[in-house]
Amino acid sequence: MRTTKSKTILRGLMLGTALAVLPLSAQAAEWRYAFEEALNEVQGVYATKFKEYIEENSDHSVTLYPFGTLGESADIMEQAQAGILQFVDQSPGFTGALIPEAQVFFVPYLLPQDEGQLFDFFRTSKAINEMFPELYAQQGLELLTMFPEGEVCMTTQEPVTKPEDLNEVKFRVMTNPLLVESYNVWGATPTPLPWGEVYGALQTGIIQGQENPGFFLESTKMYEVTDVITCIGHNNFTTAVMANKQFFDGLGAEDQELVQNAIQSAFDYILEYQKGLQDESLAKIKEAKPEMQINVLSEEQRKPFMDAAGEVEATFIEMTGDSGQKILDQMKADLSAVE
Ligand code: 6CS
Repeated sequence: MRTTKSKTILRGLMLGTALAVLPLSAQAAEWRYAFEEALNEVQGVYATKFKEYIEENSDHSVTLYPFGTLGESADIMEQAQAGILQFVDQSPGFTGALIPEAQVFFVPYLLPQDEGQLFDFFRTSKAINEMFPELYAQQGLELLTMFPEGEVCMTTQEPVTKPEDLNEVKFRVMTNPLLVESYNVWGATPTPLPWGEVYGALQTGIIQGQENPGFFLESTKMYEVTDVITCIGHNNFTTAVMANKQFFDGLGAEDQELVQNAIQSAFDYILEYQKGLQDESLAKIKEAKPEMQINVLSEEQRKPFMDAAGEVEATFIEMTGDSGQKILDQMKADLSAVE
């Protein structure tokens, strides 16, 4: 979404880049941080906490760029890689196109549904904290953290109680091949689209379904353009915060520590912030549109969706080879450690 407004902002950013990122720790710098959601959505709440920590604990300032101000997710990633932005939040749903191993977050039923286990996994995972940073570094990115954003549910026009109900449903997915594979295996017609096109595509009938975590279904009013929410427990939405690597490596030790502390402080906050958020969001949807059907499938109903997960995992290994196998094995070991 390259609007004239976002082009103008971008030109301004490029002009200011040289001045803003002088690598002198002692000098007050202005850092730029873009994310894929609005300020009051999970990524925006995280970014606000990060900004607050930096500004309370240093002379630096952080300017936040919510979704749409600088374009789509792919645009902000390009800008971060080019050093126009110092920080970016991009979920693996999009990064999977750049770093294939990041698609591991789309192997259905890999992440636990239990919130305590899930949070412990994100806190302690070696795959996330030790292995993924090397892969992101190869793309010029310093991976600072990953955190969950809530259980992903589908929204469709018709009820879904079994994979056959997805037959012929044009289902929007984020732009990564493994997510396409999941919905293929479940019998839908997956349609990768950037986020900015989803509401309009549902409204005009170009697509008939999409998936996202509860808070996002509510805040972006997905319920206005679909009639049924179906939760099958197949995933929790993961996102990642990164810095431009050259910028981060050029910071003094004190500023690197400041950034790490801000990341940790916002991480602790965002996990706490999300407790109960899924249920509250689904309740708000019901209040806004009482006729909206919200179906949480039983274990038995989920079984055919779960049975197909093995095929998606095999495709992940085909796509990523040894490197993906190592990540998957480590994730499974990290997950057993928190069970
Ligand atoms: O579905 C998407 O594309 C979006 N979903 C979330 C929860 N955050 C950002 C992303 O662009």
